[in-house]
Amino acid sequence: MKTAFITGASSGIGRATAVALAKAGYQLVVTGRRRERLDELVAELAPVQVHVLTFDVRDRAAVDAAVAALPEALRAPDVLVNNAGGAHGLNPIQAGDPADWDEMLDANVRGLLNVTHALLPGMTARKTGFVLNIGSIAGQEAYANGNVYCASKAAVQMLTKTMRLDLLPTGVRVAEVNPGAVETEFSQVRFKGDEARAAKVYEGFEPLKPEDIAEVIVFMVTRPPHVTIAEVLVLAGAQGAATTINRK
Ligand code: NDP
Ligand code: 8X3
Repeated sequence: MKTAFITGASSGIGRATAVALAKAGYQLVVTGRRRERLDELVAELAPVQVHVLTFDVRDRAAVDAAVAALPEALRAPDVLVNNAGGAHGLNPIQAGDPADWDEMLDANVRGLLNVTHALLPGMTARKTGFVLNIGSIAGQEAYANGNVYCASKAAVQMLTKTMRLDLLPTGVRVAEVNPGAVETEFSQVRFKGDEARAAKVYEGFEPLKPEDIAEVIVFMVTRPPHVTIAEVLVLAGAQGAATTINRK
């Protein structure tokens, strides 16, 4: 049975991807900091085999210890979905909070590297596998006040491209999905629990659902070995660019 390792599966895109990959016949390793959310997911997916790991992706020692404690087969997943992360704050750079900057760079960039570093030995030894990184429209274009979040996702894009080159001889394929506006907990996190402000982001148009992104991910990772869909940009139907949205 094939195995998928999904970071940030306690919410949003990661959770929907876990559900979709389970439906596609994968056994799962799911990660996040909120154990109770992951336990709920396990209950929902029963009898699918789901292994829960609770760690902060920013904590390299915790990532390494959690992966080292996995049964060997799960340490070499067929699919790694590097999804954990998000945005913190939406301010001009001159009004930015360095603590927010650290959090974004540490989770979105260093966190992705921490998890990838822990799993690549198993994946490269098998000479097959798929690393799917979640970037963003924010990594492709600049928008006002996006500064460090945009930079973190631009870093994900360049890491995806360079990882694909480095891993070419190993048989591990690397690709990226860049979502536009998906209604998840993303904006609640960005606006630090301000639900009214978060809801406004998705007002007046139909945003993407996490399931829309999950469907694309499942399609990409289930292509045969001679096919790599390297990058996919998925926008909401009413969205022309990151902040150009046709609101009614
Ligand atoms: P959610 O906030 O709903 O989910 C984020 C997930 O990441 C949660 O499961 C959270 O788990 C996990 N996570 C965040 N920080 C950490 C951390 N430091 N350590 C471990 N886990 C962490 O948002 P989305 O589903 O929208 O976001 C998923 C990815 O998609 C992110 O990388 C985001 O940047 C990207 N994205 C989102 C878009 C959107 O419009 N929603 C558009 C483009 C990209 P927990 O809190 O339990 O640790
Ligand atoms: C999330 C999408 O446009 O809010 O990455 O940055 S956006």
